[in-house]
Amino acid sequence: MAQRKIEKSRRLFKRAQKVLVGGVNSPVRAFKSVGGVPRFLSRAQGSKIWDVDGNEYIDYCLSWGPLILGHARKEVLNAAALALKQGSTFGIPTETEIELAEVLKKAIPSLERLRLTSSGTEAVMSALRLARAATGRDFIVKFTGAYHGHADSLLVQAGSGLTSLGRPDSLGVPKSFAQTTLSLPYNNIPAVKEAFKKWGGKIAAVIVEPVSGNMGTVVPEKGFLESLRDLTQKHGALLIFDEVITGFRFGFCGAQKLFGISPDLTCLGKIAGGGFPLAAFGGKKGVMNLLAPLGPVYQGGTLSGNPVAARAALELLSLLKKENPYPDLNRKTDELVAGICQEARKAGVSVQVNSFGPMFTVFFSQQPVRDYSSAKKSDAKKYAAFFHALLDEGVYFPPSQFEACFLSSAHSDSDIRKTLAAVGRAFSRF
Ligand code: KE4
Repeated sequence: MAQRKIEKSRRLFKRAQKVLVGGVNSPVRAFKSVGGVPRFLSRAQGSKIWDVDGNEYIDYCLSWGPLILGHARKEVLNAAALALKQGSTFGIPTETEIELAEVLKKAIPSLERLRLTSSGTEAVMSALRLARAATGRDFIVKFTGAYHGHADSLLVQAGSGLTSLGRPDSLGVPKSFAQTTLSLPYNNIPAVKEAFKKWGGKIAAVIVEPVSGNMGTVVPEKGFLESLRDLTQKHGALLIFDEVITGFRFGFCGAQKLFGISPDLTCLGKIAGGGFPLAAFGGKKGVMNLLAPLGPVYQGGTLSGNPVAARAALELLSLLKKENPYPDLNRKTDELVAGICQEARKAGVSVQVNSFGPMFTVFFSQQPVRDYSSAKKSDAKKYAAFFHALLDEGVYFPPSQFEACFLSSAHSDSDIRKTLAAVGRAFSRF
């Protein structure tokens, strides 16, 4: 497959680097771990994106997860446009925010009370502050390779972004912050038990991605999440499910419903925000009511619950509930994953493909990937070559081995067939 023309992207990247740090507004977009020139986009529709040089791609990054109904779904855009006519932001309550909170609470009953924010980072940061206030403790347990946004105390062996840059910790995070965060191996209950044994009385909360997407897709092993629920209950710590990726990804619910676990707090974003700058956190009333204006925990935001974003999110969620695309999404993902494994076998390439519902990751590894240390053993150079080979074939995977691919209801069977043909040609270059 001939190299595609990318002159305009190249020029834009050069120009961008003169004013935006690294030429991007979020590190993982810079193609640092896969090399080459990041594509600059001009438009998107359904499962397709077009870069500024006019190249078309089938998109499996989907803006890192929110676009479960595909790009530019017209009903969602029209809802936002209509809301915009009434004004872009008021900083004064609107009915739309109540409606959205009611839909989220109905879909995820553990959300007895909620607060809307503008990003997942804000939602998680606020949930952690609440957990510390509710328990009077300082320590947070997270899992190595997980990413929960860029709040200081969580950039301790964070996954997405930092992992791809190969720097396990972020500079600028005070040592004291990192020392209140225990980063344990995912799927390792003995380590969690050990941490509680050692620090039990100091642990405010355990935060976990119920299905990890930020070390690549890593699925919880049987009993892992249940044990977290038991251990946090036993030691008086809170269990926080970071469902920014998994919320509404596997069903019109949280992943918590599939696993039958009720966390104390849940963070949402991406799909729940309709692909607009909107996220949320919520949970037990007794904990959430510690938040200002009712309680002593401060949290706020100029654009929190923005009425345009809230209206778009409501429209996306109502389409999602009405269309129930999940069975078809799962079928297509299963076909795609099985096809990728078949093409890899045919080409003699060792891959592990982890998948859960409509999310998956192709790891270039000979051993199963069940946590961050096994994910890191994947051959990132091979992933980079695979990524670029697919790019040349018109398929856009996430530009990092440590991210997840997502499907949308706009991905057609012909997209799947084309993708598998491209994957076969990509593997043949190995
Ligand atoms: P934002 O602040 O980016 O809206 O959300 C942070 C966040 C929180 N929790 C989870 C599980 C997340 O995956 C994220 C953000 N995800 C990354 C990609 N996996 C966003 C991409 C980026 O940083 O550009």
